[in-house]
Amino acid sequence: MPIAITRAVSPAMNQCELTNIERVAIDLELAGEQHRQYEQALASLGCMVISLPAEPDLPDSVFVEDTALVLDECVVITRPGAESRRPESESIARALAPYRQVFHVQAPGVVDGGDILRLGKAIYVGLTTRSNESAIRQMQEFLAPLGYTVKGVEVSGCLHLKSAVTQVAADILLINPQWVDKSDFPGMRFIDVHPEEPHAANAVWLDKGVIYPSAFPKTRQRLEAAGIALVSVDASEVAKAEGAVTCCSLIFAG
Ligand code: CIR
Repeated sequence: MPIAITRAVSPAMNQCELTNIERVAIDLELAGEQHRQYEQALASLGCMVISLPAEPDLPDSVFVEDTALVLDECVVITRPGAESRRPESESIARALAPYRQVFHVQAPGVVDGGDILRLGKAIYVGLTTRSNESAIRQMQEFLAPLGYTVKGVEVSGCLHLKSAVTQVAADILLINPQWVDKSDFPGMRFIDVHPEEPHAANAVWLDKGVIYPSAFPKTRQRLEAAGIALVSVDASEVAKAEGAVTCCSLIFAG
């Protein structure tokens, strides 16, 4: 059974980091309710959800994805690109330590989990404002002995690599081709987001289905036409914090 680690919405979420979007008030009560529905969606697709308590002083701490890369063989604890987010990693490292050997990215390396896309043994890291070559080199040192390749990918126009591309089936990527180049992902097929829905490329892929935001009906039609089973969630409040659905969990084989 896959394990999904989540963390409750911080009461400080309105002080979140923002890079590409304007600040709009987040409804904390609604954000909490949507987060519980997201956890239910994970459970409905077979995950055992481990929900960590909220961190009152860490506005972005609901976005647990950014703090770690969990592989079958080990965990890499990231060093998030935004300084305000670095204290988020410690409690995640503690939560993951019982399951895997743990490596830590060190300064001057920075990397957010939202910049890390794993396709089998190939790990792609978005070269964004949050992630750099030093972190990529460190990840290569940790992971090459385990058979992984780690490669930087140019991204423009969005916060993270996984704002631009995520996996929705074994051989299919959902992609915004304006933000990342398809040629970086050889051997994969692609579904493009609808041009009117640039933020629609972020989806959570699990064996039993895909968790997908309700805000993107035109891209949803494209996914359904490809036979992909979707569980819809309203992620309007995390979107105001420049987050999406992958950001709110760390999913790994238990
Ligand atoms: C940040 O700027 O770090 C947060 N406000 C949003 C992080 C979203 N995380 C993700 O896409 N993995």
